[in-house]
Amino acid sequence: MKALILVDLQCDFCKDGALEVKNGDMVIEVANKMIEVFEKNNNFIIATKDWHPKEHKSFAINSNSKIGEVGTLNGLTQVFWPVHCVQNEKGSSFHPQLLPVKNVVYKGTDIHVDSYSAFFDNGKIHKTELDSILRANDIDTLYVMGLATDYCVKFTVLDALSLGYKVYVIYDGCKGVNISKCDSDKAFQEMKDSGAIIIFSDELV
Ligand code: VGL
Ligand code: ZN
Repeated sequence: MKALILVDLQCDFCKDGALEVKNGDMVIEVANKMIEVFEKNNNFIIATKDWHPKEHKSFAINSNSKIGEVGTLNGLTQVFWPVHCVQNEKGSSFHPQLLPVKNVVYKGTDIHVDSYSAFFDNGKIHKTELDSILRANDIDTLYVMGLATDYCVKFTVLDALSLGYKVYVIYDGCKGVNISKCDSDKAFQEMKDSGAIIIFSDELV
């Protein structure tokens, strides 16, 4: 069985959001098209939410660092971010134009470690419910899209592959942060080299 995984389609990653991804809004239309296709075929749909307590240590202000600076958090290399996707605040809500999605998985709730992947935290210590939800629904094939290509999409896809899923990444459904030029291109290449299949949303309609 297949599932659509919608990664972090939240206000803070879209236009005027706290951690705005350039052209992030453009993927909402793609997500809605995919939701319609997957619903029509009775396929599983799950959305992820970056869901930080306001004290989260990945926020530059909580770690005595500057936005965009690279340091360490809990022994792991960490980019320090602006305050974003705070639990229950407007910035963490789904983009207002996104069609409703019933299944939601939350990540980034432990203040001491960031969590780009929707499966594990960055230290691979704690697992979210995502893998067990997918297995309980007999899902072995994932179609992944969302924000941001070079962080949460990439790490979700790499973990999905290592967990044994067949993974398609919907190219036009992803946009990246691109702190360094070409980060998104590199992320697509890395996902592909690891076994993901890159497709366009048109191929699914
Ligand atoms: C993300 C940076 C920090 C993402 C989340 O969703 O890609 N990026 N938190
Ligand atoms: Zn975050």
